Amino acid sequence: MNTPVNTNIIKRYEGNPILTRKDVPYPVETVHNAGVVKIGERYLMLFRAHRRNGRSIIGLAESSDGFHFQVNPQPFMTPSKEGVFSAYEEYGVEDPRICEVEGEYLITYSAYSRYGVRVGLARTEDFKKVERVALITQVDYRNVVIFPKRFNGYYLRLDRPHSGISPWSIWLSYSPDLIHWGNSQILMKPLKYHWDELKIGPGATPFATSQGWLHIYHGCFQTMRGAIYRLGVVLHDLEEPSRIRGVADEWILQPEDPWELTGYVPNVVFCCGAVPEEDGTVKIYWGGADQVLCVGTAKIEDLIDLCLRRSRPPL
Ligand code: BMA
Repeated sequence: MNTPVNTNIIKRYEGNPILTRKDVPYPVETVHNAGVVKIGERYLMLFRAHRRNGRSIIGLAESSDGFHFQVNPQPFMTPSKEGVFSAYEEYGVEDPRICEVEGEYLITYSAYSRYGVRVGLARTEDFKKVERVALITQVDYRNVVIFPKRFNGYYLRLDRPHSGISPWSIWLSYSPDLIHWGNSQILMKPLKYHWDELKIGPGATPFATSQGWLHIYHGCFQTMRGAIYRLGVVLHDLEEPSRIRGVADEWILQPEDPWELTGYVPNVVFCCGAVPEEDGTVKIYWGGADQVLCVGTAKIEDLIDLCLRRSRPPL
């Protein structure tokens, strides 16, 4: 007999929101979209925060249990004043994702300027010093997540070019050196009259499971009251991530708590980080209404099940 699919996938942490601007020891108006990584028993978080001029910076917070975070006294990344980066980060740095690969931590972030939005890559070994590496896309790109492993010598990333003639979709690109990216191909498109029909974009850094790489992404639906941002999940083949094993037809999280329904931008849950645990669960972090930071826990098996047993076509 077939076991029923669990559709109540994400259990919200009862202490949400876990971080707000009140927890930050320097002036910010919001704390949201955060990349998180676990190093030994420490959780390191990079979050986006708006300053009162409406532009964003990236802060650092640390935790020993993944729920209670302490924010560092100083911001981690502010718009660069040096070299090529200064021209392209003038309007702010946003939505960091962290990827651990071969002993270092890669940080991808959106760099905003008068020329548009593109994606920057930085690296750190210790979350004390951070080094800008390169701007790794043209303009009109956001949401780059790098796989934490090389495939036949190549780095792989999911990215999201903007297009006027097709709904914004998730693509895959390859690089031999993290700087030059190409051989791009489309993997997933929004589905017509579906919760993600307006646009989709990469969310958390993918993590490996016995069944493949799980990737939590965001999808957007336009309503008469503006857009609603929700989260979905997709399973990629372990050896060949360009092969999608299944995209869950249903969302796994939508704005429901008061701090997700109203805030800086209403009706938003937006994910940039997830931490798989040894007990078979994963902690999923999301920004609520672009104002506060929340966390929930899901069973990895339930996410896989949803991708494989209640799927929709990726394209
Ligand atoms: C996207 C990005 C995210 C934000 C979301 C909802 O376009 O700007 O940083 O969380 O919109 O406002």
